[in-house]
Amino acid sequence: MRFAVYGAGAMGCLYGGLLAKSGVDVFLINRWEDHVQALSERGLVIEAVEGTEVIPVQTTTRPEEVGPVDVILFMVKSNDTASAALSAAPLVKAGTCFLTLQNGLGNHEVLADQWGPERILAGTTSFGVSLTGPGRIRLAGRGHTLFGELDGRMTPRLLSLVEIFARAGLAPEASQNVLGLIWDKLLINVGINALTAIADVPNGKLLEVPPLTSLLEAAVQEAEAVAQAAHITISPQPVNRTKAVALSTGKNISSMRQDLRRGRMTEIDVMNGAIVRLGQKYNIPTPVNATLTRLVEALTLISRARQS
Ligand code: KPL
Repeated sequence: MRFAVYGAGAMGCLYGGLLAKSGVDVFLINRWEDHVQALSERGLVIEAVEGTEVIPVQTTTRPEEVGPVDVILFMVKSNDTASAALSAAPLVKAGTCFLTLQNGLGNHEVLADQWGPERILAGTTSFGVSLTGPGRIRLAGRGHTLFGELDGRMTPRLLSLVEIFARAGLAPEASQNVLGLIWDKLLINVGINALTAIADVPNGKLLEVPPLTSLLEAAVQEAEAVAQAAHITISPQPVNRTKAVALSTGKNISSMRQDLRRGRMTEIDVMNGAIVRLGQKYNIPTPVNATLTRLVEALTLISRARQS
């Protein structure tokens, strides 16, 4: 089976690198030229508590250089999903499937509109990883990869992806409730990402500073109420699960904090922003998520103005 990781940022590199190390034919695609150059000249450098390893990888900025593949691991930022769904066209042939492990709401719907729901698998990852420079990532916490078919069937392709991911050490588990998985992860992101970006702290700090802890709790509780109103089956105790992730990825720089620091667009709109919009739809008050959303939007404008 031939794979492409479309959007080989921090998480995409981790998945692509571990798949390559396990012998999978995989291409890492990213539009950042310095990053791709570093990857192709020096390999992917993974720093972890156990030590640093270097994995040789196949990489490019141009999907047309790769050509059609069997599986596209779709890892672009949620803001780029619509444009990337189109630009992935050179990778697609009859039978190609997409697996999105992206954060936030709306990604698998965009892919399904563009390529047909029968091609799409979706899920979440709980690995904690950040990009520390071109071609370099830091693995702050090992996690799991939970994913499934949109219609909940246990298909042969799902089971063979689970096997491939297991050999690569990506701790996979097949799920029959993809929407529940996406919401479980969404609630964690709603509690951690905006707060760590605004306070400019690593994930674990949210548990050490009481006002931040109570904001985390309030943001997740609002999102839980919205999930219930929308009849989404989420796992129990989302506040405790969010705190457990903040602890296990304690030293990690959340993806939103990384984006804000680099003056890039954040995923606030598909996280806390999506909760606010759905709260309006279902008449559930979401004042904490609304404030977090506004603050991240303001800080993004300030950070982008500084970088330009
Ligand atoms: O998914 C994450 C992210 O940074 O986007 C968490 C779970 C918060 C880990 O950093």
